[in-house]
Amino acid sequence: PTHPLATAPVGMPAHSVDGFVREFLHELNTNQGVALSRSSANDQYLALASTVRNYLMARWLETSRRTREAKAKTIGYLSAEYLLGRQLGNALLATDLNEIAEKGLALCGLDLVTLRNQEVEPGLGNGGLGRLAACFIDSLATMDVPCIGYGIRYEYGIFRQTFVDGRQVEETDTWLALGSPWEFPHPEASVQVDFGGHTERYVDADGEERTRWVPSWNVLGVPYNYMVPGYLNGRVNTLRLWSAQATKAFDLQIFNAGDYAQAVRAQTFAENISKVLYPEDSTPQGKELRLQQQYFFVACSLRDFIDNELEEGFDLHNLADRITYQLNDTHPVIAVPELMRLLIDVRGFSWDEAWEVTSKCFNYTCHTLLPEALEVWSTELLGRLLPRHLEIVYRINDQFLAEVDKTFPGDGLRTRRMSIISEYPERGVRMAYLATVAAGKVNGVAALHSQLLRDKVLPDFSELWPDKFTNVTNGVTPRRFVKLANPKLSDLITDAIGPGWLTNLERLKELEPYADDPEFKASFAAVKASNKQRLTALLKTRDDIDLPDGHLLDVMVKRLHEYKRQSLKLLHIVSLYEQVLSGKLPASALTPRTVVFGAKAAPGYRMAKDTIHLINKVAMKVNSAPEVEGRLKVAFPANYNVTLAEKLIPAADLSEQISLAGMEASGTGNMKFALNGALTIGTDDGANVEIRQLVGDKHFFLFGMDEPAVTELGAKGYHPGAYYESNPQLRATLDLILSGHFSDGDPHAFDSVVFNLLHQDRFMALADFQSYVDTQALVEQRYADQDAWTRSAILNVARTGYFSSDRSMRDYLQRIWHTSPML
Ligand code: 26V
Repeated sequence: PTHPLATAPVGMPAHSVDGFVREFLHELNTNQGVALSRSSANDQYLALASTVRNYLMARWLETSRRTREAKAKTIGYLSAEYLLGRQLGNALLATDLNEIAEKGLALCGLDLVTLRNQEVEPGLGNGGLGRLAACFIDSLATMDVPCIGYGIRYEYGIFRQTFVDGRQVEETDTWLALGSPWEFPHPEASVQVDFGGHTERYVDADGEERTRWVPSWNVLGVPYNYMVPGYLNGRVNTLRLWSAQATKAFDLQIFNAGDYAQAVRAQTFAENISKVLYPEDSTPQGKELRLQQQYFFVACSLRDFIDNELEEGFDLHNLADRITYQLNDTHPVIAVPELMRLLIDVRGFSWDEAWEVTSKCFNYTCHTLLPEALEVWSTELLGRLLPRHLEIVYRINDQFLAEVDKTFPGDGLRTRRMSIISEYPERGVRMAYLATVAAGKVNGVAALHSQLLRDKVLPDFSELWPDKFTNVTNGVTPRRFVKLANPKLSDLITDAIGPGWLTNLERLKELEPYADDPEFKASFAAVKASNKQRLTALLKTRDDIDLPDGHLLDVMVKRLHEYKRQSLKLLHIVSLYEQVLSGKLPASALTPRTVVFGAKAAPGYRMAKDTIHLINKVAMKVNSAPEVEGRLKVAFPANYNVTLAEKLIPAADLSEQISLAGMEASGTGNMKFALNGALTIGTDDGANVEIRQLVGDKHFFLFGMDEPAVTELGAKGYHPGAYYESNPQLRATLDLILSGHFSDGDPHAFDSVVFNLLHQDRFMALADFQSYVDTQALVEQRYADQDAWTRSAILNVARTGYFSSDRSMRDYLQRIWHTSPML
């Protein structure tokens, strides 16, 4: 190019109110094609988003130029889910444009908050795992680490939850319907992904025996780029999500055959692959479409980096110097045989050369301990969809089992236990084993979880390769979950300890002395009260829920799962209510308390849906009972999501983290609550263990069995009925539910939930009931002393800076990725 502008860095709108207004009106007029006076709120939101985008654009292009030039090592984060939450607020924060935007919009007669509320959040994840991915890419950008997040652009994200007569009803999440100003499609950079067919042997020109895959169908992966801005540091990384489309060849073939309708159906078939996020997050159902999704995005992502990000002629033997792939659970593990295939079949590597490279490129994070959540793909399905990959997996397994046999000669039982291929109930590929064999490092997500992973899930592997296993405790981004969600607390913190803590969260420690400063305590309590008012206003308009004033706000928000034990929280509520109803307790003895639930159930998870129904029915009854009026209230706003979390968490007094010990890998909500000054009532599980260690026993309400006690009880035989028989209050509580009191007299309405508790109770809610109820009484005692409560709340904030996802990223960089920020 000869024009001077063609090679100059792209311009940026002026960082001033005037520059902002100019850019905004330009976007409104030229992009939306409307005059301000005729524009809708959606027009205004879209123009505002484009405006902020334009401020990031120069930095984005510059980041990508710098990274290429430096040939820096990139983190390829492979995740089937990214639960991003709204983008606009974060982009304004990252560019320091919030005040400017507010003033500029006011000059146009518009309100920034109103426009921010137009945004529909991209809910491209189920819960903790997807939200963690979003926090991690935020931290990497903020820490100036090159990272490309790879995933799927689901046309429909996690379903929208509504309640009809207290039962969950799912609606589709049409997050793209009103336009999506944050994405940049690049159809010209599409990648072809093959499926099906068979393999053949042939001899190549050099006389080498080789394999070729002859696939039977294919689709196109279209990349959509999203900006991932670092906080005030000028770095903008990329999130690249793939959307599936029919290939032209595929269409043409059918069109030429004259079957127009069939060709259109073929398009639909292809587009199905990225159509919808699977809403199950515990039991893999071996669904073919899910495997298609996994291979689809992984194949696109590997090809993308190798073909587009590396310079021409790059020697792939050195691939590990330029990228390290992090496998977010087993969902992207098919990447392992895919890289082998690319290197061997396409690039002509020998098996050993290919394995040498592949085994240096991947690391694996496990996010669960539940045996039923570990993915196993039947070889029948894998062989049909990806025949070449199945062959490669078999060979990886042969080579691996030979190594096992060398280390433990003649230990046939052990080799069978460790085989990547399982034989029962059908022959299948254990994806967690494949990941562990291929990965340089395997990590759990909290100290306890990593220990249990070594001891219980993968003990043979940790014996074989003790150094392969490590822990990285999860974290959350303080930009979204403190600064954006809790601006008042953030200002208070900055007033006390000065700026800079948002990127160095351990500095919150400097708040400790303020826990005994009466003035600071009063301000802190005022912030909490104001956050409660903000929540009250929101729930009124969003859900027509009335939150009473002056209540202890007791919050349990997370996916609905039996192991998380929403039913235990419910038993506590019913127990309090029953005691007042039966005259065992005067209502005046209850600490005024509002319990807020937020939870989606997987659409096919019966027990979870029945539990939601029961919570709603209990809420209806309790909320209208004069006996407990003003003392006990249950609120269950539908459709808990990131946007609601940002308002709920800063208002909470009490954080419920009550999973059965040994079941919650980490939890990340627990960290968000503590950082926003809620006290935790929790079991010795996941990251609760580390939260308690850091904040101190006095400022954390521990209850229930620990993991060894759970294991012991399970081993000696657990009989929930015995607790019902021996504990009168527990019995009265369950009997009240069984009486039909909450179900208009129908005594069988909740049989599934109650009988499950009485006769099975896999997660031992009844065993922990008394301890839970007793500990809730301690909570009430502490709450009665508002001064002591506030002190504990401040210490929770001051002592949980460790849980910044910046720290998690530092740990990954040091222990797993062996790379450092670009400076
Ligand atoms: C699992 C599965 C199982 C197969 C079917 C599809 C599917 C989709 C998602 C998942 C995710 C389950 C694992 C998960 O979300 N774990 C959560 O990860 C959080 C981040 O590490 C952690 O804080 C939670 O404790 C853990 O439950």
